[in-house]
Amino acid sequence: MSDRAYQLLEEQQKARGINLDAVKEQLKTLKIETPSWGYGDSGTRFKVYQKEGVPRTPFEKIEDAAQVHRYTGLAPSVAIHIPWDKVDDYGKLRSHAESLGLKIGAVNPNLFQEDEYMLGSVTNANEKIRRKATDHLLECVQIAKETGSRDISLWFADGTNYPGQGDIRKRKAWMQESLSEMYRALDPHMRMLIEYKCFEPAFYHTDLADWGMSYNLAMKLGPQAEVLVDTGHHLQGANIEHIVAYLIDEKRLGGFHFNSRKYADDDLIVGTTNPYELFLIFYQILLASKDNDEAIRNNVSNIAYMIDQSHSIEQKIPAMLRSVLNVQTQFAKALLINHDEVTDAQNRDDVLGAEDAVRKAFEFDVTPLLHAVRQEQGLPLDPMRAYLDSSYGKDILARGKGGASW
Ligand code: PSV
Ligand code: MN
Ligand code: MN
Repeated sequence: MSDRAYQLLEEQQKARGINLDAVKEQLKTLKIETPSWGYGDSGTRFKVYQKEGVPRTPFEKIEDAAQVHRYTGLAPSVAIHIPWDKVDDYGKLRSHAESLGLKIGAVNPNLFQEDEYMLGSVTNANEKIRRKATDHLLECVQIAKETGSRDISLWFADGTNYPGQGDIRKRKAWMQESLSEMYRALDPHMRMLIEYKCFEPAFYHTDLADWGMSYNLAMKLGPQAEVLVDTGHHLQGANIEHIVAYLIDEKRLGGFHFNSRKYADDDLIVGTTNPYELFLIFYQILLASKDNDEAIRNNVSNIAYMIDQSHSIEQKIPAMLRSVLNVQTQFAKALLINHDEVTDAQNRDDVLGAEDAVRKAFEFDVTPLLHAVRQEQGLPLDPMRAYLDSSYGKDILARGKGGASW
């Protein structure tokens, strides 16, 4: 893409009141966390595919994540999942990440893979199992202190498959009891991000099934508890950008798990099936970032953007590169929305004009803009090509098959 293409875009945007210099500065602030589990082997409930070159240890997962940051400048932190990423010395894991220019991001407790949790973890009717689950949460708070992580992301597979299987209200109380104990262990700067999911693995009821349940729990716990929106965790047709706007307005949007879905919690590469949804999410965030209320602006500036994907048929590092680049593209497009134009149309009750003011930003080709930003940051203009041309993908084949899974 030539300088000429950028100049044309700049002129075009100037004419509609958008200053590309300011847009470029905002683009440079975008940070997207990638998940350690996205570099490991994964699959479906039918099969986990074993690929060659997959990291064998948490240390190697971080090395792979460093590649994504190296070529994009977008992904300076990695989320870890415990016990998938259990190590003897978390200080060592942290130093390893730092030596590669990365930070350890959110710590994700895992309360869904042990036999004892079949009927629930923090909501299990058996007190001993609830104690064990709460102890794991406390262990994760401790790990987060060692890794220097601010956030602990909480997702519970807890739920039931049949009416009558569990006492829904007792389970609700047990959940709150356990999370309250965890909350008390947090340092003042730390946050609990509470994820929800409409179904799966439980198919009748899930203890935290939607954003309202997570929000209610967060409100009861205190200001360090916020809601995590995983874009794959809603029923068909849910308006995620509405949920986003609502949570920001309540100052309780803690972060995202980005991924794409078509039918269920598909964990596909973000931006591949519904890029417009991603764009509209950023529209709400950017609109709120201009709010007069400082608390709302503050909530927006602390949103943790994280990917939550598992790559089973695709190559893992390129899949992660594609993901963060897709997020960057939609963020860039949303930065081209002229909010005054939208407001003017709203004030005139001009329904089509307002819709047009939003949609047309999505329709611009932002490639020259992204190239200009990458050039200014000393990054390759085409990060995917640069990675594929490097020897890294071939070198890691020496790891062989049988690496870490999920
Ligand atoms: C559950 O579906 C989820 O979205 C949670 O965030 C987990 O931690 C993650 O996927 C990995 O299984
Ligand atoms: Mn998730
Ligand atoms: Mn999920």
